[in-house]
Amino acid sequence: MDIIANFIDGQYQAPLQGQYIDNIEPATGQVYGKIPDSSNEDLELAIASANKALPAWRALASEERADYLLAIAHEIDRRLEALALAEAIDNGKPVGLARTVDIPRAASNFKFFAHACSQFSSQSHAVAGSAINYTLRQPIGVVGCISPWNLPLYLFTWKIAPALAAGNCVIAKPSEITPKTAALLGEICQKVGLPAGVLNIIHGTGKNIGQAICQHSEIKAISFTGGTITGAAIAQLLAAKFKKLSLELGGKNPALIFADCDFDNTVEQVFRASFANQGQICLCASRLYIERSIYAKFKQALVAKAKKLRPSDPLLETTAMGAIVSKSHLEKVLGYIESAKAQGGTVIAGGKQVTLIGRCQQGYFIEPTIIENLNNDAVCNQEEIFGPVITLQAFDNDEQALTLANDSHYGLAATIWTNHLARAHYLAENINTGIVWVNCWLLRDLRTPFGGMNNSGLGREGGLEAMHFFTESKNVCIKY
Ligand code: TXE
Repeated sequence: MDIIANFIDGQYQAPLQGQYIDNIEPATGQVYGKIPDSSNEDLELAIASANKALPAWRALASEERADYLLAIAHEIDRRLEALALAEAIDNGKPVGLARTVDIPRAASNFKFFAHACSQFSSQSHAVAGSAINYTLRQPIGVVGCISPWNLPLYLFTWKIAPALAAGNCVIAKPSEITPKTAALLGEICQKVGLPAGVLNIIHGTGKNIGQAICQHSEIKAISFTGGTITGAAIAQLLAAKFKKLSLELGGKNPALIFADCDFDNTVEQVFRASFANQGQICLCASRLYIERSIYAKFKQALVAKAKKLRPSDPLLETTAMGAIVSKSHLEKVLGYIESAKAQGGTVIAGGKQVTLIGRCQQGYFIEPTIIENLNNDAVCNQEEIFGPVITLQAFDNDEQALTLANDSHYGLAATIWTNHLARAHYLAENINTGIVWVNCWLLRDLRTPFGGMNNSGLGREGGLEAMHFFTESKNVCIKY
């Protein structure tokens, strides 16, 4: 049984009230570990430690902070295999995906913000001959980072790295569904000698310790990634507390596929955008709009690929599609497929749970699923399913494609597949999403603003956006 502990004050510590939650392996449906169901007492220990560490950490020269972040990055690289295996077991994603995407990106997060902090500067504004203004960007203090289960270490470190780089101390809570690699980050912090209390990793449920972190008066900012409903609850809770809040929430991302696209490459890329990580990425394409003249041919190509992609044991090197993260999420996704049928949709590929043989017999697996003949206002076109389920619709012209794409309460990421330059720029300008990819998907430059609008969240992460979120700006004006 894999028993996880909190990482507080530079040490692993059991939850003070001795309460634990089962940790279930998605591929087998079996309990394989226990994680702390932490309480306020655990949180108070972490906050006391963070407050004690803060003066020295914020006073550290930026290149010294950068050295710690680079050391963590190199240690993550060194532990690639162990972290990738842990991630695949905990989340159910293919071990090859964890090894090539999740874990390398966690290292990149620390590398990127190590460089960001050593280059971080601010502005001055001179009033000719009489005064000079300069802007200080100072660390906020102790901040909270709360992350989800779909890209566990990738998103956990995406928040922690800039928070530390900006000179804050962190109370970080991973999802209780995928705690393992976050727990292992504590060992890495010990190995590199990160001062005790700078990063505290505390485990437990959202409604208990997650909410306690958000509410605590000594935690001055919250960076959250998760569901829209949860984000709304947190925003409501914090409204009167005037805490800085960053919310990266769900998506219902349109893909606009035009007849002049590079057909074979677009099929490959759109299929990957639809089903990578079992469709459990907030950036995944889930609403495919296809120009009518190529609809039948494109649909046929996607269906053929979907029929070949079989879910299998995430720990096999050959696996390209793993398990759904939990039993409740499996049931949620299957429920959406049933609602599609009830609303007149036609399942043209997949649509069922898959039962594997051997060790994964009790695991949570769903076929890659493609549905057509649904109106744009159907539940499966309006709500985030967050699983291996996409819908297809045809369009006849650019304006119709844009209208369909913008008919959504979400606004995170869109992809546009065309070689028509003017069309690409016009649609990118007018589509209501925070991120637009043209002839590509998930091509990421960490300097760029990351996030969405409407139900997809509030604020942006990445590059200077993240450094500004995790600092307070102060203008100083000196008259002479
Ligand atoms: O998210 P939750 P879940 C979407 C996706 C998914 C849905 C729910 O549609 O089906 O969200 O997923 C903590 N105060 N996304 O259950 O519940 C919780 O412990 C403070 C999109 O994972 O939002 C976990 O650490 N914290 C998303 C984290 O919040 C709370 C990725 C996320 O949990 C809390 C994942 C509370 N009241 C899911 N309630 C994306 N944008 O990538 C929960 N938590």
